[in-house]
Amino acid sequence: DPYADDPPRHPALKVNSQKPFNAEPPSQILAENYITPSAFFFKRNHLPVPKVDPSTYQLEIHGLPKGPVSLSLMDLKSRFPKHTVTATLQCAGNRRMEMNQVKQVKGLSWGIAAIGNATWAGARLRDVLLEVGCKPGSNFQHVVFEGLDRDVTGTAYEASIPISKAMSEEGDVLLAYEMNGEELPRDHGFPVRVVVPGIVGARNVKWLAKIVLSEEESSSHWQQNDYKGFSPGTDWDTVDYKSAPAIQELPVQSAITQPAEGSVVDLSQGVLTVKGYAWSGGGREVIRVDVSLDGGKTWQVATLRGEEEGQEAAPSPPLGRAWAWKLWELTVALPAEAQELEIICKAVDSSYNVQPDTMGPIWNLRGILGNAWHRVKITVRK
Ligand code: MTE
Ligand code: MO
Repeated sequence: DPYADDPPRHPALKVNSQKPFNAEPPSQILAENYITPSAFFFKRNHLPVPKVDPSTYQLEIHGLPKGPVSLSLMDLKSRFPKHTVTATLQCAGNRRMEMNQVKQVKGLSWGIAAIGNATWAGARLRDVLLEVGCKPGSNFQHVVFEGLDRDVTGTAYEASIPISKAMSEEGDVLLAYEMNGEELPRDHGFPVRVVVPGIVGARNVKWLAKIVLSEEESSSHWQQNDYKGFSPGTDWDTVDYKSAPAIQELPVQSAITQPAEGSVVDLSQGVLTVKGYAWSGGGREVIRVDVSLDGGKTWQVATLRGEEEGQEAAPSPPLGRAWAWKLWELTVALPAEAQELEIICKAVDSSYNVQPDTMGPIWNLRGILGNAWHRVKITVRK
């Protein structure tokens, strides 16, 4: 069993697939912690978790004018400043379950919790590439990351990002060796993973083995034949993976984590608190979350909560570098009589991008990029 060496996991996780291990936390916990505890952070593995000896670990960098370079974990920790970034990581398949309800899609049935917000620390990829002789403005267009996890044929997980993101002073791309102040847990890429803030989870390669500077994008399955968006009219007979670009920045997203679907509340409690998360890709800051209790007829603006515990207004990150989510909350008076309520949330980002109202028009065969208004039905009773 290639999975026999996988690490232990928290029993509260909702398991989507055991081998490879894919799981998300109960969604209510997301809005209870600005920083998602590592044990509850969603785990998305395509392959068995590799067991890496940190004392012999070497990161290879290929495609440099002067030939390949190899760095140990100690090199990464001692030769480069430690940089800390709080960034949200979201799987492209987050909320696939809702898209699947429109029409069947192929993929793991994620709820709304294939997303988490963590504090990552490590060497900046930019610092490492500059030191090993990668010059800004050289021919390379892409930085390819290869993992240590391999399938039965020996193919490793691999993905790439544009060189502009990798080398940008404002890109904050990390070769991370810490998550939430501790060494990376095995499920999250021990001893080193790439953290590409604002970019789809799939490019944040775990158990990083090799970096290749390249004129081409990664040729891997995950870059070329997966993690691309298509029209609702495209099916498995007509799909041409070459016709769409690989996903990098994700669209604006939000979801309700409280109350839970189907909950029953007592009219006598008078008020109801609605909570959730909101985030956008590419460093675009969420500037507003609207909440409706009547299926979208009327709206109220939620309070956004940033990093500072108990602080009402979130502190604004530098423009274009809003990597972390905003938690939001709204307490509203319950309607005067008992009834069913449809609660909806939708977020707006700093480019005034909004979420579509339903999943139908953004449906795609892989069930990715699902960012429609999130809806939760509850019952108010006498
Ligand atoms: N890196 C490797 N080496 N192998 C993988 O299977 N999965 C990717 C990415 N990096 C993956 C990987 C995907 S699709 C996602 S969404 C994120 O890791 C999930 O990161 P997490 O498990 O730390 O939440
Ligand atoms: Mo993913």
